[in-house]
Amino acid sequence: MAVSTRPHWLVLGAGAIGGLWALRLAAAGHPVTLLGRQAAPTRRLVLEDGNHSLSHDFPCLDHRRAQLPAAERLLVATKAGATADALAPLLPALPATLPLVLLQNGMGQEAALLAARPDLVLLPAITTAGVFCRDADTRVLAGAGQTRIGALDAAQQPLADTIAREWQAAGLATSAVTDIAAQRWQKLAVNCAINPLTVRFRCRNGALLDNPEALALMEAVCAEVAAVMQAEGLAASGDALFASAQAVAAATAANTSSMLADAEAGRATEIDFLNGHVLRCAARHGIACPVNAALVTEIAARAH
Ligand code: KPL
Repeated sequence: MAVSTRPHWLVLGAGAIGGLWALRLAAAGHPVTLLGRQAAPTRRLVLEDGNHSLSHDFPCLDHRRAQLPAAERLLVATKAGATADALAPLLPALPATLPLVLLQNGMGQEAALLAARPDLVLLPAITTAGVFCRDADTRVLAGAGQTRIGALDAAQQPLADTIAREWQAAGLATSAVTDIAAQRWQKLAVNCAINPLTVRFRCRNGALLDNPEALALMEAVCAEVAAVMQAEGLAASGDALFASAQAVAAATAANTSSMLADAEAGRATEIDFLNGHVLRCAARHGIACPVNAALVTEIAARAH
């Protein structure tokens, strides 16, 4: 059997996005191992993409017990709030040469990782790919979207460039960017302005645009996030963020936001890594963010 020379990916969190990445990378000839709680030695995942469907049998390892196989990249695609716990058993023995690609909503999850292992190479990525789980093992692609990857440390940018090329070759439309921090903040702002409001008003994304109270809150969230971004040294305007949030709500009008889906399923939400991250940064700069603070309190109080 031919041995693949393509980099071996470990995928932590084979949910909607992690599952899509695992399937695309495996179909492009990368060895891919799923890390998770599953005890079975293999797991078959299926991707439905319009009229096409593909499946792959992945080797699985319980990341809490297993020794990691030799690999070149680790994709972290868990919920932001699950990152620290999921990686805790692996952190002490992770080779410093194994880059961690964080393909997750929200920000702030990297702080705990770097506190434990300042030597880790972290490459954040953001995506607008639309994918959902039809069942435990079936991923359905609703929109290919666009993915961007960059490096927290500019010295690692060439690696981000290489991974962008690998993902592109695997059919995942990706570009490497040198301003991933700014782009993450832009996405964070949009998620802060949409996700908690869909929970408050129990509505799809598009319905926020027909609700004057929701629009006023969306605008206020964006103004606060822009002030924090400026304090972080990034160019930002409340009006521009508000326009982006409205455009995304319109483009995803029929979507149930990820936060509403989590809230309705009784799962923990990502509020701590969205508006909660804004509040942590705001506190460092002495900026008041009462609208974001009220949303964090409200959504956190609804959880469980
Ligand atoms: O990213 C999203 C989410 O639901 O988390 C948006 C863009 C709001 C689409 O639903």
